[in-house]
Amino acid sequence: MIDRLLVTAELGNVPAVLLINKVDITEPERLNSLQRIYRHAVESILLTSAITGEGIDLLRELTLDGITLLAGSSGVGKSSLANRLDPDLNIKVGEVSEYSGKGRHITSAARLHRLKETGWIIDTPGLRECAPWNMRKHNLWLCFREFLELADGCHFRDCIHHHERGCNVKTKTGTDLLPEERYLSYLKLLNEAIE
Ligand SMILES: Nc1nc2c(ncn2[C@@H]2O[C@H](COP(=O)(O)OP(=O)(O)O)[C@@H](O)[C@H]2O)c(=O)[nH]1
Ligand SMILES: [Mg+2]
Ligand SMILES: [Zn+2]
Repeated sequence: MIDRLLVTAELGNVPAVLLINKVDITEPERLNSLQRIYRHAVESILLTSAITGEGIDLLRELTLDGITLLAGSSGVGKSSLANRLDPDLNIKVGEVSEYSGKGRHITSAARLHRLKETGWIIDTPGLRECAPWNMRKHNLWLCFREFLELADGCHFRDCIHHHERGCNVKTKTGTDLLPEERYLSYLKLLNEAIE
């Protein structure tokens, strides 16, 4: 899900920050592993807790400018974070899924909120799936930041870092520069990408 969201952001030219919420209850090993995997993948990683308030000042700074969109799976704390930024928003939290009387899912809408101090925030309903739009096989790799520098060392200029001979991205997979998890995500998305 994180990799899909990051690709979506890149394709839309939207600067992305990886926000890891619930740090008050996250095991340190899990935090370390996420930080290791995404260190070179995003501009910055923000650790927050909507309960203790950790990281909220940094999040507030990010929201001062323009429109900020919170995206991620249901239940990760998006609405809680928005409320923490501006308690007057009073958004309902804790609703992991909503069902109509007929037992079907209701698609609740994304909502744009004006923040008290300054800036705007969009709280989105929990995503169960994310299929980046207009994802193409030949340029998907450009959405994986840590591939960019490595690709300079590939034998072929048009290498898509899949099966090609002399692929430096593949060679560096599993090192500090490119965690295996990210490369495997790439292969999965490459498989879904259009020609
Ligand atoms: N421990 C802890 N619980 C949180 C945190 N943020 C949200 N929650 C809880 O997680 C549940 C889902 O939160 P919600 O804001 O509705 O998530 P959303 O679906 O992403 O909007 C609620 O019960 C929140 O109280 C956090 O930072 N730490
Ligand atoms: Mg919510
Ligand atoms: Zn390559």
